[in-house]
Amino acid sequence: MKKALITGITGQDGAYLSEFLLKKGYEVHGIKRRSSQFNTSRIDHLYQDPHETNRNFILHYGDMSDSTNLIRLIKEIQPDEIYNLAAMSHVQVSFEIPEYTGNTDGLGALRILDAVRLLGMEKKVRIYQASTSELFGKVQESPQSETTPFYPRSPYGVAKLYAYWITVNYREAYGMFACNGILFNHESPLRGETFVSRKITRAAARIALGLQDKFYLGNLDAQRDWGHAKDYVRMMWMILQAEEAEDWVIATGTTTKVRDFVKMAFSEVGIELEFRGKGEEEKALVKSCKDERFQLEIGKEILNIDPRYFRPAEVDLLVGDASKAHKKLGWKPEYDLKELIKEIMNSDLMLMQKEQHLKNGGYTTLNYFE
Ligand code: NDP
Ligand code: GDR
Repeated sequence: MKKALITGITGQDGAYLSEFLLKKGYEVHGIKRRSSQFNTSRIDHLYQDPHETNRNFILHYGDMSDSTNLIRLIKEIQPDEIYNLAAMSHVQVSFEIPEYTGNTDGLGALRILDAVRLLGMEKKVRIYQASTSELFGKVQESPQSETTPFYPRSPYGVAKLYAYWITVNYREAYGMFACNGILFNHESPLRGETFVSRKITRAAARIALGLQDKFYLGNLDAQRDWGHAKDYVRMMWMILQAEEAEDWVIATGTTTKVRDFVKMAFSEVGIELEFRGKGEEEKALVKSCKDERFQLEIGKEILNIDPRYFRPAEVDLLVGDASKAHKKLGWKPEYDLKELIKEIMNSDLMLMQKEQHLKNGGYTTLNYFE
């Protein structure tokens, strides 16, 4: 039985990757942070009681800033594969906590690589580093491939640039099987609620159900290449099964504006929108509402721009060229954007319907919708 160690196991990708590897028959170990509240909701369905024998899903406390903890865990677990997914992954937040982001996202990658080296496991372990399309930042060419020059535009992007190059460096210096997956945006029903996709789908569900009046976004003109997390974790595994350690761009090859994502999400619940105005004055109003479950007034203003959500430096356009992964590894995404949005919208609508029932039944004291 192969053993995998996943950092960032409680995150979106950690959860999907755990499911994927367990299905492949792996023993999966994960590092979670100590938190004052439970932080394992995405993987609770995989939890196994520590009193059970023959467990194949095991969680350990740890942190990317704690080298001795990482060394001890890698020594004890003796993994065949390490997936380094842990990161402070929010681009805008990285402008507010740049040093923490550098420590976790940049030096964290070094701590994993160096732990493996110190333990003399260079030839035993294969390492996946969660690199990102944010490396391309102010893009020099489109679409972006493995040979496109980097120009990161945020403390997050710069920290990930260090992680990218230290991975390449340890591969070249010590012959380690260490690879970068340069992944473009990928989403799912498990996506964090403050990324733009979930922010939109959650707002669409609440507005449709009459639980919220309007919501606020920043730059509607940004363009992203959005895929489904399920397709992307499969590729993480494929990268570590390849004959040679290399770096790979993973993307759908289609780019979409944030504004169009908003239109598509609302359209999934039968609400057509009309956008008016420009820049910070832009707004979206209800043009029609076909779904009789929802009682929305035509002309109601449901989206405004809040300049707080504009970033100090923006990444305007991302679209990936994953032809190397198509040709050499046979990877192809199974989801397109419409299917992705449909899945997230359905999930968020169910979630909000549950909240609505609880609220109507008087079972919640939270001012959640106010
Ligand atoms: P999430 O934000 O959902 O998950 C991040 C994970 O890292 C969580 O488990 C989080 O723990 C953990 N983490 C954060 N800080 C630390 C720390 N100091 N020590 C230990 N663990 C920590 O991210 P995703 O799952 O979406 O992304 C996975 C990785 O892929 C990240 O590195 C991200 O930067 C990268 N990436 C993501 C893309 C995407 O579109 N999703 C695209 C390209 C790259 P907790 O749950 O306790 O917060
Ligand atoms: P991104 O994802 O920055 O691409 O990083 P995010 O969903 O946060 O933003 C995408 C685009 O939407 C614009 N935007 C807003 N974004 C957020 N979060 N909130 C808003 O209100 C809003 N309004 C407009 C942003 O300006 C941006 O252009 C994600 C993360 O998962 C990273 O960890 C990962 O490396 C990259 O994708 C690839």
